[in-house]
Amino acid sequence: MDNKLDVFRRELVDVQDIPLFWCIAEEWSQVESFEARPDDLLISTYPKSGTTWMSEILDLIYNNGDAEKCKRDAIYKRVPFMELIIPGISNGVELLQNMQSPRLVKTHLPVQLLPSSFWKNDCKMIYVARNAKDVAVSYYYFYKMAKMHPEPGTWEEFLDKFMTGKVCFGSWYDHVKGWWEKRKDHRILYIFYEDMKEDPKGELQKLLKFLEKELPEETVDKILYHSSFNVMKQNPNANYTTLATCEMDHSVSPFMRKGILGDWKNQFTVDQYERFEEDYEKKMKGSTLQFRSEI
Ligand code: PPS
Repeated sequence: MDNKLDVFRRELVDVQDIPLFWCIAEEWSQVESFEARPDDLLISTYPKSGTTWMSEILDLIYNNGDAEKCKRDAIYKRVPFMELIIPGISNGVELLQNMQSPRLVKTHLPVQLLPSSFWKNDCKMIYVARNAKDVAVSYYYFYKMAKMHPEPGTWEEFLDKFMTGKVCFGSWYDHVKGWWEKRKDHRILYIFYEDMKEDPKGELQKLLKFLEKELPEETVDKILYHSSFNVMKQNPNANYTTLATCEMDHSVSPFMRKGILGDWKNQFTVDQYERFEEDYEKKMKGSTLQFRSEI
């Protein structure tokens, strides 16, 4: 496309009732027919749940803690965002096709939209989930700075959209529950952002076990250091500052924003909190999935 600006701030378009960026919807057949490989590792998340953090950790694991090797390229090139196809800017499917195995693959797709080749190949998958209120806040600031999204409106307006699933990648509630159910029958490790914050080493050990990989204590400590919020925030290959400002404007809100648990308390009014909680109970009723929004 000649005019890059034409791609931004456009309305979302539904694919099987899930709102997605207009260009993903337009190129959906490419995504649907994506060819997974048996040794692909999928990192699946609802947006703003710790995808980049998990991606950095896994790339560090794959490279035995060698932080210099992990600076070979930006995180969105090392761990391509499979379904992200933006004309003239990026094509996750092509990036992955041209990548050597073993590949780390990022997706935000709800479980029912995942290309079938992942199931056929019995790929290992890691799902990272984060509590809804912190995700809503993080997503609001991301909508403001990442121009592929439509304008978020006010926080109050955005919160309504979040609660009704009218945001990119659809309902948080359906997303976390969908993947939670699927883990029963597939090789899915379901991890919580809150647990990673509370006990990064313990969660890293879980990952290593899932990947059937052993690393010396010293390497584990190195990985924890290089994937910590403050170090990643300063790393241009992890913090998205290498993207053009027309795509992400960090002066509006940095991608590596706060990285904490419970920031929702600085954003929700009492009224919004009460409305949210009441609605949450209804939407999550019957699920065994439990989140912590404070520690
Ligand atoms: S995206 O765009 O959907 O892929 O975003 P995602 O990476 O899933 O989520 C971004 C939020 O994760 C925070 N983050 C971290 N928290 C703790 N430790 C580390 N290392 C880390 N890296 C990223 C990031 O700051 C975003 O959360 P908020 O609450 O906005 O700060």
